[in-house]
Amino acid sequence: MAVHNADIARVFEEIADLLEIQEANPFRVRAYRNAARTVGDVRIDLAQTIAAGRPLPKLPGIGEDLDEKIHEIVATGTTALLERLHKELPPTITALLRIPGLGPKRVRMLHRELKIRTLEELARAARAGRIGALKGFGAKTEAGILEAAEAHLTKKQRFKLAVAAQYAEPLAAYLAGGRGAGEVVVCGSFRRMKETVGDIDILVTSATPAAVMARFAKYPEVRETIARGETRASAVLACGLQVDVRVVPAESFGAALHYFTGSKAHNIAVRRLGQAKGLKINEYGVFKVAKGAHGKGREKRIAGETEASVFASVGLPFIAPELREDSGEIEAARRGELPKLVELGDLRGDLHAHTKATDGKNTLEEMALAAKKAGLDYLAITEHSRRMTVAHGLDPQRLAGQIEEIDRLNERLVGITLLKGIEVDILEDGALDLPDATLAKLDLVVGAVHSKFGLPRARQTERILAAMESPYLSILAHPGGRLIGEREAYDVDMLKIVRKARARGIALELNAHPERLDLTDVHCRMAKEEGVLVAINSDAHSVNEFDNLRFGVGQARRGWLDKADVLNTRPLAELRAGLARRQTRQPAAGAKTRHAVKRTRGARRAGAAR
Ligand code: DGT
Ligand code: CA
Ligand code: CA
Repeated sequence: MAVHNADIARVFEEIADLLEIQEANPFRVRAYRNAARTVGDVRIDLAQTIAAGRPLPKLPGIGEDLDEKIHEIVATGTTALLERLHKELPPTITALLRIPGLGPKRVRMLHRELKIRTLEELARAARAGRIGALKGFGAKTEAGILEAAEAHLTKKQRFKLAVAAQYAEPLAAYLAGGRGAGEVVVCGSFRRMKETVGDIDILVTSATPAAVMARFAKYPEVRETIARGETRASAVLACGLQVDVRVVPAESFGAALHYFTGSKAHNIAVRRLGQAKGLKINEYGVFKVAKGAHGKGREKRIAGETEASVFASVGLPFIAPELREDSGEIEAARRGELPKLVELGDLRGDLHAHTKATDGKNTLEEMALAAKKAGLDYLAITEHSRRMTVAHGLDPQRLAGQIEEIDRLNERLVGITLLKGIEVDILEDGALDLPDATLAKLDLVVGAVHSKFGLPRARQTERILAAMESPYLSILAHPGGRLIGEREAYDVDMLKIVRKARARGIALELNAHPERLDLTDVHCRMAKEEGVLVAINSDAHSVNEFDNLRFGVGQARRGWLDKADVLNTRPLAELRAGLARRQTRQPAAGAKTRHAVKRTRGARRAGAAR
């Protein structure tokens, strides 16, 4: 049975969780967490590498011991260490860590004092008032725990797009390798590049559906078959992901592709357009309903072989899957105003990346060469600033050293240029974490919020607006701050931020890391409408992560962005000119970075007086 990188990552993550609950050495916990992230991000399939008898690629933070564990997981699906930990703590207990307010210490205590092992037991204990009675908890904490536990219990698990890709793409390739299989396409929310997918929908064209069904049932990762008919089947994979497979004849390919790509709301809207023209649209084709002599409908197939033919039958041009949410795409298509969506190949550079100097895994040169290999012409190195002590953030001296190093390196690099940048922390009062004199030496400054996520809306918004007053800020990093499935976006007035970005000539980042995908599609559209550029950045911490740009581009397309809306589609010279213009802008009168908040207040008063 195939073990995917995501499975290996999950084992390491679980080990880290369990060790943490046991209050093991924090360095050991961190080593497993880092390993989980590294393995989860690497694009080479480790199990296949082992199966081919090749040594594993040299992965940062993966020494001999972890290398051995990877082999063990690939061979057995688990490791002796995890099995031992399972004897000491119930495996279900790690789910408790996902509840806000429950850290490892509290989870350990709940287990010791109340024998709580699962989310269900947690909710039950909270309802009975047994948690509030524990030392250090209290009634308010208990109510919060209960609410969160119930929310987790009712929510159907969704998979992050990048994780779903690890399972869906090999399965599609497997089905395509079967006898009699024609086109094989992963449809549904996956094809629309949604941030998360509920299940995987695979469309197969074939004249022999029974063979396709049989091959699917034999897929080694199928854990349980839920339904199996002549042309459709549903199964759950070992990882918990559900897969629906549907077989249609080749002449229905376009109609079925359109139907199973969805969204449902889009399909309904298109079908309604068809009805108005006397057409019936379903997964087999587009049919003209001709009234026969006796009033009985006779159907004639008029389209369905391609998706374009389905759209054409209702008078529309082709609409890209990422736009199909019934959120204005049909009206735009009818008016001939669909955006010409940005493509991965349009990206000329990447404006957010880290190296070993802080919490990245590779050297400057390794990152530069990997960016070049990914087809990019430039890469901005944007380490964390000093406030991020956990990431070993840079102070002015260390940054000065890196600047020199980049200058030297650029002299010998061919076909790739490194830009000098920083991911500077936006402090609680909106000041930036490094002095202006330091920021002035850089090609670009990416500003980011990494602390105080819980500020009330007005203060959080003020804080970010204040940071945007800096004449040096070029890009606002991951503007919403969410981690998909783990942390909600912080509460801010995004329209105000977008408008400030417009006024100050600042770009908003679309962070392409699969856990972030931040800007959201809605905020991409808002940025576009307000005339603000978006930078699609990998935020790469290792050479493997430039591949994540494809998910960022998917998100940008969901946000209706075309090439011109994206900052890093610009050739280097044009980008540099734009950044230089931005930096020569004069700071607001009397501005001092440290007093940024006061300054905005003053500026607003001045504005009101005008
Ligand atoms: P998901 O799986 O929750 O991430 O979202 P989808 O969009 O993949 O939804 P899913 O898997 O339930 O269905 C796949 C596609 O099949 C959906 O996007 C559109 C189509 N579909 C499903 N049910 C219906 C329906 O009742 N009517 C129409 N017109 N299309 C449907
Ligand atoms: Ca689906
Ligand atoms: Ca489905």
